[in-house]
Amino acid sequence: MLFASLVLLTLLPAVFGQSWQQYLDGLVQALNAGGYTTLASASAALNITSDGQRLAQSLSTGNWTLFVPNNQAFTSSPINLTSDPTYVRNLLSYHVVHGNFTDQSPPYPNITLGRTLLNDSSLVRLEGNEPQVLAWSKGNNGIFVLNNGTIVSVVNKTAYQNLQVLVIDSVLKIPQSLSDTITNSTYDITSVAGALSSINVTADNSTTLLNLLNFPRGITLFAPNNSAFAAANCISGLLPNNTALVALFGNHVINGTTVYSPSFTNGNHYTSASGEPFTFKSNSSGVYVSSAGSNWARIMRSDVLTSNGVVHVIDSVLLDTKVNASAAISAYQSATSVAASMSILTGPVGVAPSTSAGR
Ligand SMILES: *[C@@H]1O[C@H](CO)[C@@H](O)[C@H](O)[C@H]1NC(C)=O
Ligand SMILES: *[C@@H]1O[C@H](CO)[C@@H](O)[C@H](O)[C@H]1NC(C)=O
Ligand SMILES: *[C@@H]1O[C@H](CO)[C@@H](O)[C@H](O)[C@H]1NC(C)=O
Ligand SMILES: *[C@@H]1O[C@H](CO)[C@@H](O)[C@H](O)[C@H]1NC(C)=O
Ligand SMILES: *[C@@H]1O[C@H](CO)[C@@H](O)[C@H](O)[C@H]1NC(C)=O
Ligand SMILES: *[C@@H]1O[C@H](CO)[C@@H](O)[C@H](O)[C@H]1NC(C)=O
Ligand SMILES: *[C@@H]1O[C@H](CO)[C@@H](O)[C@H](O)[C@H]1NC(C)=O
Ligand SMILES: *[C@@H]1O[C@H](CO)[C@@H](O)[C@H](O)[C@H]1NC(C)=O
Ligand SMILES: *[C@@H]1O[C@H](CO)[C@@H](O)[C@H](O)[C@H]1NC(C)=O
Ligand SMILES: *[C@@H]1O[C@H](CO)[C@@H](O)[C@H](O)[C@H]1NC(C)=O
Ligand SMILES: *[C@@H]1O[C@H](CO)[C@@H](O)[C@H](O)[C@H]1NC(C)=O
Ligand SMILES: CC(=O)N[C@H]1CO[C@H](CO)[C@@H](O)[C@@H]1O
Repeated sequence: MLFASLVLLTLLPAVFGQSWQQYLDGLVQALNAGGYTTLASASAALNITSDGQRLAQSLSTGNWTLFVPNNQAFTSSPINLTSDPTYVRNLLSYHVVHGNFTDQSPPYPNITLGRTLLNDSSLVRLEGNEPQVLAWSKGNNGIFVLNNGTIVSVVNKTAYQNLQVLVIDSVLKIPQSLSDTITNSTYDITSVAGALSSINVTADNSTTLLNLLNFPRGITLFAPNNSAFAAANCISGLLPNNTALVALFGNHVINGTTVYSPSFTNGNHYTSASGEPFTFKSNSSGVYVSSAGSNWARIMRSDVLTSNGVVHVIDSVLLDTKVNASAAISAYQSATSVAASMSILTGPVGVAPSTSAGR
């Protein structure tokens, strides 16, 4: 087992009354001592801007998990850590997760999501102004982070005062807009991206369905993969009929709510942007979604993060062109009112604190 022994950089509890500057100095020293000198100098630079100072201040109290890219990670990443203090602060913010997720009982879901400190409105547009999340999982070789279609491995584990420190072998990438994410080839969903960008939703043809998905704060898209898309010959049948296509793809979207995989359970009820109810089931072969009793589509890859929500890749088109406009509007309105009262979680996103999360 790679992490048989938990190595502590310091066993001292947070010293009562220490200033955040002392805290940051200590953190920078500890990172240097561990050999994580590139992140150490980026962290030291937090000292020079007020936003950076606020970040250091936030870290100094509460429970946090810090993902620390090692020096090799920075060598293979084209990031210039001295060019733009705002960018560096945002990048570091995305490496900090609110809460201690290590060795908790009951165990967290296979894919666990936690809120980071990244909330810069130029990079994150989630409902309730929530900060961006990070998604990770546990495999045979330990913990890995699901990031931009690649797997980032946790290669060491340690602690600094109140920080659980997980050392990683790549610098984490901040999620991009939904349209940029699905347009790139990593996720095998370029066909649906192409279709969404060819469907006009305004009379003057100025806005496509793809543009529309970038607008809401909070969006969930079930995106059929390329082979699902090729197999769904119904789409070519619908092609000249914009109304039917908007209805069909609306039944692949939750408007105003970002739903991550831990919430795919029978007990959760979500309404599509076309006003139809989603249902979920899971069995030994995977987790499935359907729209108002349409065919079941298997979720092939969940939790592809975007700046305003999340995309889940599915293996079939959900064959439902029904529309319930009033249900769609009321779902969006209730999403908006829920968002207004959201608070920031210090535990796994989408897991009710009182229920057993192991699965
Ligand atoms: C931050 O600035 C203060 C005051 O200039 C200095 O004492 C401290 O060592 C600096 N901390 C870091 C981590 O650079
Ligand atoms: C893990 O961290 C400890 C302490 O910082 C260090 O002694 C050890 O060499 C590290 N292991 C790896 C695989 O980097
Ligand atoms: C940190 O976690 C511990 C153990 O889970 C808990 O008792 C404590 O209240 C947490 N501290 C804060 C500030 O959340
Ligand atoms: C990084 O940015 C700084 C400031 O813009 C510049 O002086 C420096 O040459 C850059 N470093 C690299 C390796 O590009
Ligand atoms: C856990 O999630 C990973 C990453 O998506 C996946 O490869 C693995 O099959 C999942 N394991 C279980 C038991 O669901
Ligand atoms: C994410 O991955 C894709 C495909 O590998 C790449 O084109 C894109 O630049 C990456 N995004 C970021 C922010 O690096
Ligand atoms: C995180 O929680 C685990 C399990 O309770 C505990 O062993 C560890 O010390 C905690 N880490 C920090 C930094 O508090
Ligand atoms: C919108 O696109 C359709 C299909 O190409 C075309 O028939 C229609 O004239 C366009 N409308 C405007 C206002 O350009
Ligand atoms: C959408 O509008 C563009 C620009 O007017 C037009 O070329 C295209 O044919 C329209 N798409 C559909 C499916 O009507
Ligand atoms: C979401 O709902 C709002 C309000 O009803 C609507 O204006 C918007 O077009 C919807 N977006 C999508 C992607 O369905
Ligand atoms: C387009 O689709 C809608 C909704 O499915 C349907 O009511 C309408 O008759 C279709 N129009 C054409 C011209 O086929
Ligand atoms: C829309 C988008 O983000 N496209 C990117 C896809 O990936 C290529 C290769 O990395 C980039 O050059 C594009 O900008």
